[in-house]
Amino acid sequence: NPQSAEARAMERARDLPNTRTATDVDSLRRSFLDHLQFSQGKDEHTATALDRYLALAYGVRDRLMRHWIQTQQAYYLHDAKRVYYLSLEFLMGKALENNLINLGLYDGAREALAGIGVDLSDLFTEEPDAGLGNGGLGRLAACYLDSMATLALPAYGYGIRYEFGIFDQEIRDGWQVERPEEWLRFGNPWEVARPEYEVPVAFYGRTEAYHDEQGRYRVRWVDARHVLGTPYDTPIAGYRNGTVNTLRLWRARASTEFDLADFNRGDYLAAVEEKNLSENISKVLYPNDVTVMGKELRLQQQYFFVACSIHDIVNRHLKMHEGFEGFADKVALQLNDTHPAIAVAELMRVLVDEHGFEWDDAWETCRAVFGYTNHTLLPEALERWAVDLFGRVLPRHLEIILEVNRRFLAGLRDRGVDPAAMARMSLIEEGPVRQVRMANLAVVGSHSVNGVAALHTELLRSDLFKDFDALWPERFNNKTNGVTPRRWMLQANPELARMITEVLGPGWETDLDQLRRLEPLAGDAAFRRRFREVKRQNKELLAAVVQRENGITLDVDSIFDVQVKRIHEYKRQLLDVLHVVAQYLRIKADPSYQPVPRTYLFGGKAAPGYAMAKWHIKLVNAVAEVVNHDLDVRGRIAVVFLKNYRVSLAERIFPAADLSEQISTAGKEASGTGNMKFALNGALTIGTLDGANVEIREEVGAENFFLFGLTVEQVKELRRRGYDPWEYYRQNRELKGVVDAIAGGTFSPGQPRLFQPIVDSLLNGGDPYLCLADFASYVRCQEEVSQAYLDPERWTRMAILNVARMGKFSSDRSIREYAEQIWNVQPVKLE
Ligand code: IMP
Ligand code: B1N
Repeated sequence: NPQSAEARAMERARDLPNTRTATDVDSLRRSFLDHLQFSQGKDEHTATALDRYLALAYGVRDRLMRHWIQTQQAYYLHDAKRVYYLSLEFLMGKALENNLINLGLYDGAREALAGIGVDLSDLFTEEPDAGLGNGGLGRLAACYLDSMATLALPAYGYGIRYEFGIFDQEIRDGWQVERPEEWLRFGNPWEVARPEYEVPVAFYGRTEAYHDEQGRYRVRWVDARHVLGTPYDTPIAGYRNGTVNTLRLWRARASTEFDLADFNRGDYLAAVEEKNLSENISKVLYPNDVTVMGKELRLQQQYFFVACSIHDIVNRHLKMHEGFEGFADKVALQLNDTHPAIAVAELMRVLVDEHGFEWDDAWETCRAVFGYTNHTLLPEALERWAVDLFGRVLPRHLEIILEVNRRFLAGLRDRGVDPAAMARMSLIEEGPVRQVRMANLAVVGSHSVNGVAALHTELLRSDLFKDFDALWPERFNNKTNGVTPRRWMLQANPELARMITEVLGPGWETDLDQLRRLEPLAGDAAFRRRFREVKRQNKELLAAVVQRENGITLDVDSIFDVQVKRIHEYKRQLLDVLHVVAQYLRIKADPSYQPVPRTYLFGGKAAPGYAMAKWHIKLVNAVAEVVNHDLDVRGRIAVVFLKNYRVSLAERIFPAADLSEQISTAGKEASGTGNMKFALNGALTIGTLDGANVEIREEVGAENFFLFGLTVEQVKELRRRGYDPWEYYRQNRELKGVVDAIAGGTFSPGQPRLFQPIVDSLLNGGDPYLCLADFASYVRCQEEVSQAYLDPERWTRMAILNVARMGKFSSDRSIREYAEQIWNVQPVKLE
């Protein structure tokens, strides 16, 4: 009650001067010391680095709180249209440094701590990464949260609070070993549990028809088992604009109330076991990137967080509105791939079964609120659920999907669509195992379907969804991915950022097109020298990491040639390795051969069940072992596998790279976003015409980009003619030498056949990703790279022009397009 004395007092208190909100240096220091004492319970004898990190984090959190409350009130008072980003992954990384930057507290905090002999950057290392995602898709969600807050959009992220995020990767004898990553072990100062907003979620059971008081035919879901979802909120600060949005993640809890029957039946232990099973739902992130598996627990995860989120969203709406008129004017829901696509059926269920909607009205509402983003064309990523499994776990949702499909197909029949096309568009795949096609559900249930780069969207329309495109061309659109310059420039590369601010003044961080004004400076020798110095410093910082982790001393004058991303055959880490081996063999064959010195850096995780990807990691490490210990190649080439690639390590890597490897088989990488982070930090790209590479090259200029390889059309044509990797093997002597060396044990002394699975996949397995077909073009292009590096002035000019022309790839641009063209949401600006 806003009239109560307490309410008035709270309102007044919020604006009172407060040691928990003041941002001067003395207050920040005081806040740090208070939290050490009162939150951590530590004194000068017992405080550890972790205590200091937590003390500062709590101080920052205090300063977020008031803005958080104000922002949420402003959304309420403006009755703003909200956008909800539904995603099974949010790859946030660390929060402390980012919050200090976005709140404008960085320098103050550093000074406050320095005054008492504490080094701020020593505290950053104490924070674990929030690794609630696999790769690009999850990190994109994190960049988008940053941009939505920075653009002052009334936005929320909704997902799962996994107890275990992406595994920690260790390397043992060259092989990947996975370890559970216990990011919550020491507590999480950034989250606020909200058990008072708990939501019950039903699973299993059956449906039952009945007639309501008005005699209308209705369906209810009965005999279900229930799990509770507890929300945990994390504040998401915009860049110095007073906006603080919410990332709401759900944790599964067994419902004692609903399972009381089990306890009463007397089987206490069985009931507690049941409890454990329910809580498994939010236990662990599935560590697959792109490849999906039809596991029941995964379907439960998807429905669990979708049901909790929709319940929350509907409640928030009903708190401010009578009923659902205008729901679609107040709510936009974006589906991050098909992982949350069950939301279409869930919103139908809530509207029809729980709120008495007529089917057609409910459907219109659904279509109006949902947008679907597709992130890949790879067939192994298409989510399909066996109808049996689906109907057992979610009986009512299966009925709803079948009814949506019945009406959809009837409409197609009326329009005279041919039966083959109808079979392809059906939400159900017929066959020995009938399956629910989640992508088709997402397309049919949304008003917008977008791809994540221009080429990807074209292929979506001409390939994967060509029948839908013929039917509803207006539904399809492109939203090229972007990355947040706050984390990927200000935070990761403070020296480059400082230098840019010196010449451009502030403002470019939220208006990245301003980087264009750097173009003339590419012609300025003094600027180029400073630019090189910054790059060199960043290379030294990374070299220190490698020294510590790998025990290898890097030559910072060598080309830092970097491929970091999930390990996947389509990304072709193997092609990169073939080039390393080719260089190695050249040096061995001709000891006088002096290539431009290079350090080949690799990093990335393989899905635990992806055997070939794990072979690739082993091969990189085996090649590194031989190359790095061979005195003949000393000072010419070196190879490093950086273990446990993750957001915080990426922040060290991008600024230190000279060369960015973006070498996927054309047509396979939907967009890529690492490519953008490299170029923004002044690395040059060697890449194929794939994903966003196409647009990066367009922006930075063909003369500032190393292009190689077959195009999508050429790949298609080659496959049509019949691709035979043996032809390339026989006709290219260098390639033959490289493959023979791997096959013959050059990198597996004592086990000459070790790498047979890799060799087999290339030669007898048909080389599905065309490594051999692109080898010659790649090696030739790498020669050009080396030649360019020999001329540091030319190289630096190209690198500066890359930075200057990367403005398009700010996630602010992406989000502005989503907001205007898909969501129709407006900013709510705070003073
Ligand atoms: P939610 O967390 O988005 O559901 O919204 C809760 C927010 O709405 C809180 O920050 C409240 O301050 C705000 N809010 C809820 N009721 C009122 C009201 O009656 N007046 C102003 N703000 C309100
Ligand atoms: O999404 C990124 C793109 O930049 C990448 O090109 C694309 O590969 C990536 C199932 C995925 N697509 N699909 C996934 C992840 C986990 C999973 O369980 C699929 N990730 C991508 C951002 O658009």
